[in-house]
Amino acid sequence: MPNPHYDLLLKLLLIGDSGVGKSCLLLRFCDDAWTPSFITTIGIDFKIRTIELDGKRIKLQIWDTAGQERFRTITTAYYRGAMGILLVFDTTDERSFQNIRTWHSNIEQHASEGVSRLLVGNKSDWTEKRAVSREEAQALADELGIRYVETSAKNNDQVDDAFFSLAREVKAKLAESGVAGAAGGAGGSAAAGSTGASGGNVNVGAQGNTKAAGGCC
Ligand SMILES: Nc1nc2c(ncn2[C@@H]2O[C@H](COP(=O)(O)OP(=O)(O)O)[C@@H](O)[C@H]2O)c(=O)[nH]1
Ligand SMILES: [Mg+2]
Repeated sequence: MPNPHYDLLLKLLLIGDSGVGKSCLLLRFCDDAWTPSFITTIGIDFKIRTIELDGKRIKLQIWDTAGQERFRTITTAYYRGAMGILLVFDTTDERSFQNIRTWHSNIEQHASEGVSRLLVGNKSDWTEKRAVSREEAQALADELGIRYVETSAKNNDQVDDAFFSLAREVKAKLAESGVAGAAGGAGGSAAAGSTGASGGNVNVGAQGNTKAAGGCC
């Protein structure tokens, strides 16, 4: 039976150095919550939020790393079926910005060709510790041919914009290739319910903004 709760399922990934705020961004986007502590993601695979784009209900299944990014051991399995990737660095940590190139080539190596990407500079609230300028980040994004968004998971600044704009790009690409409209289609080998982990609850709000809590974090 087709799932009545959404028109399209998109699998997105968060990638970037440990400590840049990937889990906090996910928590903010899916649960509208914030915690100042380092989030250990052990045992959590993904969270779900259903949004509305152009009158279509888009179920976003967003995967977070479980600490393996510390050892750069992200492999093909994590990238499988990914349609959009948020490449996250910390605007207060120069090194995490430099490592974006490494993450980017990791994507080239492991993810499917044509996957949508978005550069995200997180912790924009922490202005006194800022180490990477907006211009520098924009220049890198231009070089990689992707868009750049600055976020603060802490202040909930631009977090929705980041996820929405990536989802929009993925949806447009699918429409181009004629796949859009098929719920759960488009190479989503990790279809909803493929693991017993978090992210099973889907709520669709009238504005497309209703949060769906996906387990704990
Ligand atoms: N000031 C500030 N701190 C943040 C922000 N996002 C995350 N953090 C902090 O950065 C640390 C690492 O966050 P976490 O989400 O666990 O990073 P991950 O390893 O990339 O998943 C935690 O102490 C968070 O509280 C943000 O937007 N602003
Ligand atoms: Mg994490």
